Amino acid sequence: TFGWTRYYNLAEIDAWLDTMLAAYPDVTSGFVLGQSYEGRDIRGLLISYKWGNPGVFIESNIHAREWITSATATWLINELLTSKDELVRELAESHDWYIVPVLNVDVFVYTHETDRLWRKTRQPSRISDCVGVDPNRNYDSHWMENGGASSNPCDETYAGPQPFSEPEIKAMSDFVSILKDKINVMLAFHSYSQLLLSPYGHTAEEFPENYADLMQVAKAYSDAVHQLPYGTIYKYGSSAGILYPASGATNDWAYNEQDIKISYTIEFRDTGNFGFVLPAAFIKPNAEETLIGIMALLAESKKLG
Ligand code: 0X9
Ligand code: ZN
Ligand code: ZN
Repeated sequence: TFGWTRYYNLAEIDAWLDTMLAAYPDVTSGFVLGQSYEGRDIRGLLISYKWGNPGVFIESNIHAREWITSATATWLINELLTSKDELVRELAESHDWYIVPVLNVDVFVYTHETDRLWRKTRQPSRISDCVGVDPNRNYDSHWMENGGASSNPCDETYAGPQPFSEPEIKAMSDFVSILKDKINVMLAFHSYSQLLLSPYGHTAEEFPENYADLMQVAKAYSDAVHQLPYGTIYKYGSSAGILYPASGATNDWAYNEQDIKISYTIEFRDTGNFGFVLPAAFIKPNAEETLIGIMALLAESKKLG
């Protein structure tokens, strides 16, 4: 049976999504964002106890090698549907959850079968023998504006020949554009570094108009995580401010182009000891931290009104 003591491949995650859809038909619906370059369905799960609740969108495994992200996303789905904890129930039932556990499906398979550490997509280039685009530089928002995104197909941060050149990112864009009025919060799951990153990614000189709010909400997440017995520390700030400049990323696009004003990239465990190859023993601690962090984040953003 499905658990969170090892990492699962795409077929196993898909089968588990089907069992959850079958077990909770009244409050779940499956959706398909679109098809990947290699033709796979990009699947998501909507959890809604009361249609029209504030929407939370979770994008996970845009970077396929960051396996902890889908392990955490599936754990969250499980908690939202099965937890008996009163606070978790309140959280689950007062939001509409759009969760895409594996966005970069082709490369998720590729990292399981061929190259554990592949970062980009697998779509070939027309101008180079180097394969793939950094999907988290491919959104049409300040695309290719700064040094954090590359025009060289051989670079790990290649932004692509044009915005939305990658079918997976185009599919996200089409889906979210239609739903944006129902989505209040965008969370893009990544690893690693233990960071909560707000817009902007394209400049460290300017900040969003609600930056103070974004930091207040980020602090609530970080404080909640720190209170758990693990004592894990999450730093927070703007992407360009505390990490590095990077344009065309999910949370910046959601903020700038879709008007989703609570929008973060979350970099999970660890701080570099294991890095992308985080042992499965850390799935549960990381997932517990994420759940308590999101609970605090949503409670704090509610206070903003
Ligand atoms: O570089 C990235 O895409 C993210 N880090 S990762 O190690 N997971 O690749 C960070 C992106 C943060 N920047 C923006 N959101 N602009
Ligand atoms: Zn610009
Ligand atoms: Zn990443």
